[in-house]
Amino acid sequence: MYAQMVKSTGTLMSREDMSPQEAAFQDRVDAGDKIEPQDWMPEGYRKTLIRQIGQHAHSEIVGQLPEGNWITRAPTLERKQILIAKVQDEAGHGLYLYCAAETLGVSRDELTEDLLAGRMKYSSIFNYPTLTWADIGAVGWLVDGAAIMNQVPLQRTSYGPYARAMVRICKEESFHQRQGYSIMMKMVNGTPEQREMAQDALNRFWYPSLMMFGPSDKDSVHSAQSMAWKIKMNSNDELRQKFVDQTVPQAEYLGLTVPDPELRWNEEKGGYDFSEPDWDEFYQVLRGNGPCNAERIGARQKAWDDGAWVREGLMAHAEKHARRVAAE
Ligand code: BYC
Repeated sequence: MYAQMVKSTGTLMSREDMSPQEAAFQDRVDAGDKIEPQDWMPEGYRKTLIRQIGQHAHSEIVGQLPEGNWITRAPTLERKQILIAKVQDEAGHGLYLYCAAETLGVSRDELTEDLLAGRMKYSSIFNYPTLTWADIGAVGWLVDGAAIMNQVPLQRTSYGPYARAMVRICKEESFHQRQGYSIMMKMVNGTPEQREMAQDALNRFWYPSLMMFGPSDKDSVHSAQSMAWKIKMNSNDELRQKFVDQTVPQAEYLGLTVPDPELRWNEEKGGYDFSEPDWDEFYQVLRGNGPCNAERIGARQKAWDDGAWVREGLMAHAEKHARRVAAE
């Protein structure tokens, strides 16, 4: 329901169309004030935040699945411990973000119901499978690397609870990115087969990682208004460019080839020219037709159904407690 209502914020509101209250709110945002839960905010601002924070929270939770898949098969005890810790961190990130969304008047249960009913999304990247151990390296290096690129600026986002959640999340994400790179280093310095696995993982995760930043700016529905409200601090294309510029030298250091024949340094712009991802594939994945969409939502649905008795138990306990307090 929240996801549907927010579609109306796709166009940028001009100063002339703002009520005095909305103009005063925009002045606060422009001045760099943090907006807190008790402050007045335009309905569109609140709904955009619920959509973005909710989608972000769902991504952290669903994002545990492709990596959790490798916990039992990690090659050493040390790698297993590290991976368990990382996957637990992602659960924590999801919980901070659901809490941040709750300050906007929506419960975690409502958000989960919206996800399961297909009214909310989670990041497209988690609809791709992790086929080999090298994929766990590529996920940490590229997926967490892209996540950091997107999330570091979000520490300065205008909504206080979201900005504060991001500070802690970013610290942990940077450890995640390093553990991924460390797996890749090990693989490229291993046997020829292991090196090949590392290249294959890069080949499969490169473009899906570029898609994480969202559609190109000309097709991004929400960017203009979200940037005016400082919910987003950068455009999708700006962050994608920064990610490519940061990641290509890392691939070179690993001795791996980025799977893009058009990739070249552009002296004039001070960044790489690169091929766009296949946007048809991106929209197919968003529509539920990616390689793992059904599996991921199936796993979330199962967890929701399996947890029903816990929710019922907690409700019964809360009601009993309320009755006791009322009687006293
Ligand atoms: N996947 O107007 P646009 C992690 C949708 S988890 C799916 O540009 P916006 C990790 C978009 O929602 C990191 N959908 O949208 C966890 C919109 O559709 P609706 C997750 C996407 O919001 C575990 C439509 O396309 N990070 O790192 O201005 C293990 C038009 O797009 C995607 C976050 O969530 C996508 N990639 O910008 C390891 C960051 N891209 O809603 C790692 C917070 C776009 O109108 N989110 N869409 O139906 C954001 O920064 C922004 O929401 C986005 C999109 C940049 C993603």
